[in-house]
Amino acid sequence: SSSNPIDTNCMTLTRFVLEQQKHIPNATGELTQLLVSIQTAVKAISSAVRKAGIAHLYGIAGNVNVQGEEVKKLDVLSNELFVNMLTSSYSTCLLVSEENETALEVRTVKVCPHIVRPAVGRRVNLCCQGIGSHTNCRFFFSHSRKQTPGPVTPNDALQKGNEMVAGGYALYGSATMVVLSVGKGQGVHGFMLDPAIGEFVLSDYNIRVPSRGKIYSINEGYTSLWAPAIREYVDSKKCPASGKPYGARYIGSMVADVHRTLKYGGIFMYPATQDAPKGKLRLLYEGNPMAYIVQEAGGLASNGEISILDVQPTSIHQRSPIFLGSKEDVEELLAVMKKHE
Ligand code: AHM
Repeated sequence: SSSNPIDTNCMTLTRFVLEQQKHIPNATGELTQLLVSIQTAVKAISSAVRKAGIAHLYGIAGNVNVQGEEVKKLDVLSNELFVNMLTSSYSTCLLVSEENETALEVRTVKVCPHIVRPAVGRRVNLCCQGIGSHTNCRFFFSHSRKQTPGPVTPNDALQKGNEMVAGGYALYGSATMVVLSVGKGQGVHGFMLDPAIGEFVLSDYNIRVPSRGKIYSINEGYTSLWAPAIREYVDSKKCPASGKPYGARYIGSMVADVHRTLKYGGIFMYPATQDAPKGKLRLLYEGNPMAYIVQEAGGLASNGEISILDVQPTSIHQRSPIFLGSKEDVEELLAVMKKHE
């Protein structure tokens, strides 16, 4: 009852996924097993993020990741957690992470027809803002099944987003959240970590992206480096011929910007720029999981030409321009881009 502070029948993430998988013929339970490992890693990172200052996790680890960027201590820790949890989950045969130049092959003990292959990427942003600090750590995952028989090879990671069987992200904000979809037609659902019981509890059932929003999200500092089509589109949002201008929001953390776009609608853009002709964001572990979630929630995700999920990857760390969000907003941008071709 509502007077009882303990919910004796709460819908946890694991219970929810088990119930969804019940209806899938030949479900092996491997995905559930994989998600349990992911949840453990997310809980451990959440705990590290919350006491990052005390644990002296801020600062530079002293080495450089494969993208040539400085790796922060929290990145190292999260990467290790994910690698350890996933390699010991018995449901993973290959791992792709931003911190590892090559795909990590995992020795599996059992031979199963469907070996689960997650592509994992996560990054941590730490920035002190005035008094206090703002910690923002994120994790994306996409996962698909091994398609070919025989031993796993790094090429097994190079599958289109459309081959994914699950995708999602974790957000470490005022609360820790996991948003995920476990298959086409299964919807997108949000779960909040309840620290009292250490479980992710269903908080946002069946998230749908509004068909049009009122917000555009792009790093406007790079305006001089954009293609004319992007300039024209953003100008039309700021100074519309009629109606109210759009609002601007840009956090600079993809999970946070996409999460807002998912819930409130609008458009998130990371275009090609003069100095980065493929943009900045990575296709396998930034573009694909977010595109998967946004499209499953009724929105669109494009590289400017085709759906992100239709792009055939050729290398594990490849980058791609990304435009995603409300269907009508993305369509409007694509029409402007087409006109400029
Ligand atoms: P990172 O790998 O250095 O963390 O970069 C990824 C992040 C995304 O989360 C975010 O959307 C983007 O970089 C912001 O980039 P910019 O500062 O160029 O706008």
